[in-house]
Amino acid sequence: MPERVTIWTYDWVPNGPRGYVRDLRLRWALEEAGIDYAVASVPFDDRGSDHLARQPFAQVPFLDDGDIHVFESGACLLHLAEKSEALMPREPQGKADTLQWLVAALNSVEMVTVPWWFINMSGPTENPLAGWMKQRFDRLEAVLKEREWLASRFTIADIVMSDALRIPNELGELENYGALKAYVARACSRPAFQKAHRDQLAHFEAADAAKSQARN
Ligand SMILES: N[C@@H](CCC(=O)N[C@@H](CS)C(=O)NCC(=O)O)C(=O)O
Repeated sequence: MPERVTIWTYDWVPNGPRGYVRDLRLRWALEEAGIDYAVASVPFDDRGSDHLARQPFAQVPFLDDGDIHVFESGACLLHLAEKSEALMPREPQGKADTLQWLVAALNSVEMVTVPWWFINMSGPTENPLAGWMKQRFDRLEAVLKEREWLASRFTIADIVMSDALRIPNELGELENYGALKAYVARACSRPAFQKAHRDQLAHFEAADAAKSQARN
């Protein structure tokens, strides 16, 4: 039997990031594709040389697929998409659409939303990235008014794009963007997202339980 794909996440994280740690993207893709997988952990608190050898920025996620090792959520998703047509069409334009929107999600949208969120958390009333983020949302709103998914059907590009929009959505930044709000809701109502989300929460809750048992 071939080895199962293994995705790696932290053994524990504080409450804030739970439900948002990017192993969710890999879980979600694997659930969409119906590929069996295992989940393994690296310590959150003590990031050692083993971890750095796998992810040079000491982040998660990364994955193992037999002898193949991949880090960066986008690269992991591309690897998984090669295994299942459910994640990316095989016809050339469908594949190109998926690739361009995957890179747009990572490099044109998440590139703004993550630093916007970090600045937002540190509390200045005027976030200097708000205008830049609005420009991206205005453009994306126009695109998603016309279609259900970024490519001709749901793909890995939608996994990253909708995931990148989840935090701004929860912080009320999509209130004036009906198409974006509906898109995030549509993506997050997929059974594969819901299972991935539930399983990630359960993973970190099990870690809490193990920690408190170790203390007693
Ligand atoms: N570009 C990376 C970002 C990975 C990332 O930000 N991982 C977070 C968890 S979602 C992390 O490990 N944060 C801890 C840190 O940066 O030290 C990817 O998409 O895989």
